[in-house]
Amino acid sequence: MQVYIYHTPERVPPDWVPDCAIAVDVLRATTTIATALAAGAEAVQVFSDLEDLEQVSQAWPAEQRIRVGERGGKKVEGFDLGNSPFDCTPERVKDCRLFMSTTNGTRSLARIQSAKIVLAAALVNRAAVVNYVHQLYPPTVWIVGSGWEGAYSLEDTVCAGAIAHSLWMLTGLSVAEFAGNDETVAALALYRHYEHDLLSLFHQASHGQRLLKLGSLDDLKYCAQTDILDVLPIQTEPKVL
Ligand code: 3SL
Repeated sequence: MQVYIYHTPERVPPDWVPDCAIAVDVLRATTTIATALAAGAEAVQVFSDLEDLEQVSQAWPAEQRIRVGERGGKKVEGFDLGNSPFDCTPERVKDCRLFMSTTNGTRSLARIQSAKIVLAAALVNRAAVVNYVHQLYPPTVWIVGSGWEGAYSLEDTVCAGAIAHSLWMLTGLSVAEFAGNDETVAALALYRHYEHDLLSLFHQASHGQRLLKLGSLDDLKYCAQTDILDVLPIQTEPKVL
């Protein structure tokens, strides 16, 4: 197995479809997806475009649909929820489909939709994703960070490093055999440096600071927890997890 980490969806090779691709947007889209599914949501359907979301969700029974819209860290006006995992309680989301569009995370899921296996991962469900991928043992795995509007993000790289690290430990391979690109080696090193204080890295990250200014400290604390949800967000049809 070889793992390739890409910092943003824009950096993914255009002419290559991997066996397995994992989207990461630890602050906060993939954390929210994992939380919603763990709370009993029927599925999460992702959209890059808000108008597409409104049109497609219209066909769904009103009492079973929840429209999640975030831009710039804030809830989109007229939507049911913003992108906080705390909104995804069983009382609110059980048996409902979430129709979701966020600034970056849903774009990276859309970008990898043609991989044979598509997963969404965050720190909260890292072990579930890693155990699944290890059992499957695909020859090629991509871990794709969402970044911020095309730019690198520290928090997605550390989360990609956390996933790669626990997968690497299970394989028994050398780093040279395991890492498909230099980004993987760098993400492993970043994770090893911060593994006991992921929250402090979130505080330093520019998107972490953006969320703190919006009053979302509790979201940062929640998203920094590792292996608390045994849930595997896996694509069942294009852009539906
Ligand atoms: O960029 C995204 O997809 C979001 O996760 C950003 S936020 O954390 O909801 O602000």
